[in-house]
Amino acid sequence: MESSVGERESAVGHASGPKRLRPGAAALALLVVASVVAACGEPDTEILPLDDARSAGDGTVFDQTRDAFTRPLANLHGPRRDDFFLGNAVFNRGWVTAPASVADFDGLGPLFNATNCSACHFKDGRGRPPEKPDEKLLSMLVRLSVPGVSAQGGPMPEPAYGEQLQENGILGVPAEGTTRVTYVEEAGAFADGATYSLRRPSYRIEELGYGPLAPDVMMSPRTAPFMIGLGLLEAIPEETILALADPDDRDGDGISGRPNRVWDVERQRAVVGRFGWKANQPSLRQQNAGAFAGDIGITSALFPEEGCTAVQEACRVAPTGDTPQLRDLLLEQVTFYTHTLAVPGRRDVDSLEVRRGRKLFEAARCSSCHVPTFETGIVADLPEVSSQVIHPFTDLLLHDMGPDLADGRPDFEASGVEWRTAPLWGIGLVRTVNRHSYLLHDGRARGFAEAILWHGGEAARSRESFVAMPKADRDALVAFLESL
Ligand code: HEC
Ligand code: HEC
Ligand SMILES: [Ca+2]
Ligand SMILES: [Ca+2]
Ligand SMILES: [Ca+2]
Repeated sequence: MESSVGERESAVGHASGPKRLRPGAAALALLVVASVVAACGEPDTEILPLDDARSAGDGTVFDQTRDAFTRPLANLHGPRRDDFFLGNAVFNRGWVTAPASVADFDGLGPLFNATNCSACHFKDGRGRPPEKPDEKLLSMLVRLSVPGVSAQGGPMPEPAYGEQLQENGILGVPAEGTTRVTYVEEAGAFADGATYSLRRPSYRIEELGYGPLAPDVMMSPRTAPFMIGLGLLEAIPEETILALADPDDRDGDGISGRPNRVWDVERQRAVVGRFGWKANQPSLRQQNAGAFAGDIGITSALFPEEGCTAVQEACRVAPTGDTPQLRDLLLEQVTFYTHTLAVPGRRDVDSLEVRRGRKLFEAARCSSCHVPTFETGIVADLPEVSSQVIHPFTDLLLHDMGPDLADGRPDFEASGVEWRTAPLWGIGLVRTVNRHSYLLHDGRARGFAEAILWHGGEAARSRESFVAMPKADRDALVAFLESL
């Protein structure tokens, strides 16, 4: 049959139509390689190349503990492992107000969301929304803008508050505000009569520090994504991503992914975006420098300016420490770290239920967007992520996900209804690592079923397939997601 896992699996979601699933039917047995049947004695189960537990190729780590997301790539050796741990220390390090005795780590704020990266990406995992009405946003943030396009083609900052709401300030600098989330429960039912409830969020910003927000302000609340496998995602060749795009839906399958194009500060031109919930950052280096500037208030060679707006007087005169505050070496170390965090291997790939769920995932066309398999290209200086067969379950493209998930806030070429397909590798371990099950960009979904039920737009047919499934099939699909 097929020689390359990558070719076969990439083709599955795009070229072939939905597969009819009749587990146990003789038809499926035809697909099974005879020797495999003999070996495992399961004649009714098709063995797909994707029953591959090695999500990150040679870099896969087999760890299902609370530290599952914190490991270096398994193929990272010798002094390069030491470099990983240097970057890890910068990622965990708390920044303090300038001037401080440790000048390497001062310059916090004046406005900031958190004092260290790992506050939001706890154990290199995921953030979550507040669990009580009076709890502050601890591991998520709100992006802001007003209609219009910046000189670089990006969002137009809100005049008084900029592009992000910083909910903390150093001594003497008022915080920008506090985000409050409330939810309304909405009931629904599966085709078999079983009921569910989805909670629809609404956001309000209170205790505004610098006057009212512009009346036409647009807000995009986002949780911190997990940090696993990001170097491998950056190593997917641009041509491969572009080849998956189908902006005008020429093949008529209702799915029309397209790349975001975002400003690359160092290259001074627009390039394909890959990181962030709207693929709004072009590279890990820029994403990381952007996080230092926006989330912690730490300037760097890429972003040398403190993020104070014209009306934020106390912010503009506050002590800042060295300029830039982040030495190039530290940015390099943390960027090496984000390039070399591993992905945990899959669990239970041989379970019959998981395999059935895997086929339902194909049948419901989840894999049209959550593309299972890629082969990475060659990256200079990063042999560990080069030429690897990986299973990230994303196409890194933007999709219209319908009005219910829309934030209404464009981000470079991403419209207010578009989001980047979320990578699903490792997602079954979020509960173990972060002790919660909140999913989607703003954490509104409480588990896998709700996440699927919120899918709309280009994914409406996938959602309908899920709603139509009997309970046993829904459970199998979720069991498959748990195994990732
Ligand atoms: C206040 C919480 C918060 C802090 C602190 C924070 N992040 Fe993030 N991080 C986020 C959010 C939210 C996103 C998604 C951003 C978006 O969609 O625009 C993100 C995205 C990322 C991504 C891209 C992940 C992906 O899957 O696309 C990387 C890499 C990253 N952050 C690194 C860092 C680093 C390095 C630091 C420390 C300098 C840091 N972050 C600090 C909240 C945070
Ligand atoms: C049209 C493309 C598309 C299809 C088809 C699709 N998804 Fe998604 N999926 C997305 C996007 C985009 C997101 C991120 C949406 C957001 O956060 O608002 C997402 C998010 C998710 C999440 C949450 C991930 C996270 O990190 O929070 C899960 C789980 C998921 N999808 C599973 C599925 C399953 C199962 C199916 C099939 C029943 C499916 N998806 C079909 C595009 C798609
Ligand atoms: Ca600063
Ligand atoms: Ca701000
Ligand atoms: Ca299409």
